[in-house]
Amino acid sequence: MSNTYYVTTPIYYVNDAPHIGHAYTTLACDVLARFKRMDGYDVKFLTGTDEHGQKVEKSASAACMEPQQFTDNVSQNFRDLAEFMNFTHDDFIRTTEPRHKAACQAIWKRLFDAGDIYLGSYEGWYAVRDEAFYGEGELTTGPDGKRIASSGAEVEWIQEPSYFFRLSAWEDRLLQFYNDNPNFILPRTRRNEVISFVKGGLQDLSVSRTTFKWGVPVPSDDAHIVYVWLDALTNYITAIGFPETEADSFTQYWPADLHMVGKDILRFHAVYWPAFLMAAGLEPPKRIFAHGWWTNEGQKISKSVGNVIDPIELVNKYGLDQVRYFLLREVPFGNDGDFSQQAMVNRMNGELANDYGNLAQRVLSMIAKDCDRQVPAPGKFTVDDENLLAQAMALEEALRERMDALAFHECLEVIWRVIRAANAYVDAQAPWKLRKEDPKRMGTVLYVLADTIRQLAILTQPFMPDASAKLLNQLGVGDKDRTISSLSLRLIPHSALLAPQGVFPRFQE
Ligand code: ME8
Repeated sequence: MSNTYYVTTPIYYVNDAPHIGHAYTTLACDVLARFKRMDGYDVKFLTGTDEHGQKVEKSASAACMEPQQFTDNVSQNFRDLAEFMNFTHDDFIRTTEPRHKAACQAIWKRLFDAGDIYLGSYEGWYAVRDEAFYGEGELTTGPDGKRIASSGAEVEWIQEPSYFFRLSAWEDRLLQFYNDNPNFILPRTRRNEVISFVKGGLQDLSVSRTTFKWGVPVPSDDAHIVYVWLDALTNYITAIGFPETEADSFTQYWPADLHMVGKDILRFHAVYWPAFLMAAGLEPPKRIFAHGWWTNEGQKISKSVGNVIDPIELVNKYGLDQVRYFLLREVPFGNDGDFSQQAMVNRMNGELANDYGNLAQRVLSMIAKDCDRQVPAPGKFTVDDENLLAQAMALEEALRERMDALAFHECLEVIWRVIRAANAYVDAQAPWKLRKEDPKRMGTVLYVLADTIRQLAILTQPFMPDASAKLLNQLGVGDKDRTISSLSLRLIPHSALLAPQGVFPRFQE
């Protein structure tokens, strides 16, 4: 059986600059992809940009640019951000690429040939911001009389010829699918929301537009362009070679293991996408996880409020690994979370500098000073030594389970329990006192600590790749010994270490 893991981020709209929310989703996928790779999986990690549709066309025109030139520029900003954040995606897809146009037209043909698409005309509400159709029951009236969708987006009335997807025919099969696959939609509360939505009745979905041009033409009727959500969702199969469904890249990676999304776009992924796929004779993905929403110092993040958090500024201020750590530690993954400078500084100084940084720094400095900068040779382990080593060894299973549940905050919590136990062990064993009294015992204590730090540094790599690599370099751990299967190897006594160097600076206000 092949050991593959296919994880995707949403493809981001290129109507605007990337912000912290986009960085957050891709970061979560990056951590997961890094963990799975280090655990021996053949990982495919996909991200990219969603470049068609009315919203992008309007933004291009507001910037007085041709849509293609506009999307080239903004898409590049997303690519640059991914590099800046040290993301390890294997592919970056753009929906304006020829491979995607071909895939998009191919899925359309499959749906059409299966009898799931028919021509009609649409009359109803549409929110350009969400690129979504809304029913009357989902709207409220704003103070200025404007009609507002449940998402907060303004809607407009549209009336145009349109092809429809027979979504209403998929209601029972979708409910059956959710029932047969209880972990398809996570977290559980979101699953319940989706099920009630589907049980409330599904209407056929308009899947083409005629009043603008920026998109993939409908095969055999180019007066229509494919609805941007059908176009966008298809990216997940384009990237693995669709329509070549017999090719290895497709058979190995489909169905995807995980589509990671924000809660705002769950309906598209958990209702429309599996229906499109089943109608096209393809399997739905294995899991959709909808994470929560970030606010900034208690306020909704929005351009009009002027409180958009630029991930680049944040990283320049606090450091990349610090930001990566904070985003996944601060909020239980799945819940909404609030960004505050104070919380960032507290975690950076408390958990990174004081707990983890200090543990590594004091142990490695003692080894440098008192053991000739060589891994000390341990004597017989005491119960306390065995206890600490056993706690570190137990992390492998604890993390595997929590990564599979996408409980990133819990992964970090369990790692920190061991960091704190190691600090308590340093205080209790007081190796600095043993130097004269019992140097052999000092060597054992420092060995136990150094090996614990090695294991911790291996396991923090997905979250904080740079800092963890620096620690592993200082410990003389070779590149091939940094995987989950190398956790059980021990440091080799008398091997030389590098000069100790702090890796988690304190933030000075
Ligand atoms: O919806 N907090 O693209 P998009 C957390 N193109 N996450 C946030 C966030 C916030 N405040 N703001 C944005 C689209 N996100 C479509 C997707 S997929 C086939 C097509 C993240 O640029 C979150 O992941 O509006 C959300 O789902 C995504 O950005 C929306 O990105």
